Amino acid sequence: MSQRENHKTGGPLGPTAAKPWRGTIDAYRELLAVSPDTSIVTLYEGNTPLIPVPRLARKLGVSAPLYVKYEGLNPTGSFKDRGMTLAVTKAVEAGARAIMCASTGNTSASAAAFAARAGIEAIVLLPAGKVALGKLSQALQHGARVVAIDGNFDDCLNLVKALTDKHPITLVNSLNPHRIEGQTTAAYEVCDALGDAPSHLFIPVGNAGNITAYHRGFERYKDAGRSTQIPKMMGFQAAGSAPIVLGHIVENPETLATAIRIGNPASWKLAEAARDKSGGIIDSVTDEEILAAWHLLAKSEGIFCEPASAASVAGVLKLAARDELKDAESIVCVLTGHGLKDPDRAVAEAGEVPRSVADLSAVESVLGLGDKAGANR
Ligand code: AN7
Repeated sequence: MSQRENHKTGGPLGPTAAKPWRGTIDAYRELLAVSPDTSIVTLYEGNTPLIPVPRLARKLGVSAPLYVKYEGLNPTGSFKDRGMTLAVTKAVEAGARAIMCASTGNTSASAAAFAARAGIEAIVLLPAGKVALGKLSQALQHGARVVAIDGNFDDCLNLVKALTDKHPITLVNSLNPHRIEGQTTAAYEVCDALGDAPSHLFIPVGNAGNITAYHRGFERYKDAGRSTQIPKMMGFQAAGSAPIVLGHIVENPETLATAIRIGNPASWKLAEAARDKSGGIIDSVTDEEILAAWHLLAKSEGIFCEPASAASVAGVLKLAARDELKDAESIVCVLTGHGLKDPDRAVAEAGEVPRSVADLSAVESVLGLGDKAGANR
């Protein structure tokens, strides 16, 4: 069966020998307004797993089937690759020689990788000292020109807007409409994996492009007859960076979830529309709630995401505790980025690193195994 026929029957999808996976544009070309002549810039992104997490569901007190969409398994370790493949494909098609973005880290990593793949230049503006190490290492390793800005993400984005207005450089933040279009593919994959859309989608909100993209994707899939419902869009901002929840710009956003440390989201109004049309909410979770969810995922399910991603699970935790998810039929949490993006945080949260020892009895002593020489275990 071809992939296309498979979509129509709503059956589970996956790469087959007849139709191997060649990235998100190839998989969903008919929904993305890409001409047959377009030369696609792809790192074979997408096709990420939708993983059932029953032990986590029990711990959260959720009775509906609970899944995580593990976007950390994209080529650069975050969902940004879905938008970047389309944005860079279109930029190259239009003759661009350079792209530029502001970023809390993941967009810059993705832009750097796709620019390298396309053989063009990437320039990234990052808030100085506020980008997780893994993300910075990616931008540098892929050869992007990195400029640290004394300011936050919002300041970086304002500079990028001014610079790309003035110079022949293509902006690849989500103000570029191809970014959000490309990110709709995650919603298609969720529907293909489940056979329909879930009743609830929990998602972290930073610059608010991804919640917008998922909603648009779910709407388009339903309109195409490939799914029957639109999930309630359940967005979660970090409490210290929650402009949409508060209803005003946050001048000095703070959160340890640096990916969503954003005080003036570009897609603010679009995200509110997605929330309202779907009957969902945009709420906040504290850094403590984010860390609790992050540990639960890692320790009860073996899934390592970056802290910002755990805001989605923290949202489930918060609502389940208030008994507000009784009507849920199926819940998907989007895990937007990989845990290895921010290794420093995991090491810091683990507390003291064990002291180094050399001999057997010392290791036993560190592990509290006692002195049971010769005992059968
Ligand atoms: C892991 O990289 O804004 O609400 O500059 O990296 O679509 O912005 C990252 C955002 C959630 C929020 N999770 O998504 C950037 C950037 C992770 C992220 C978000 C981001 P949007």
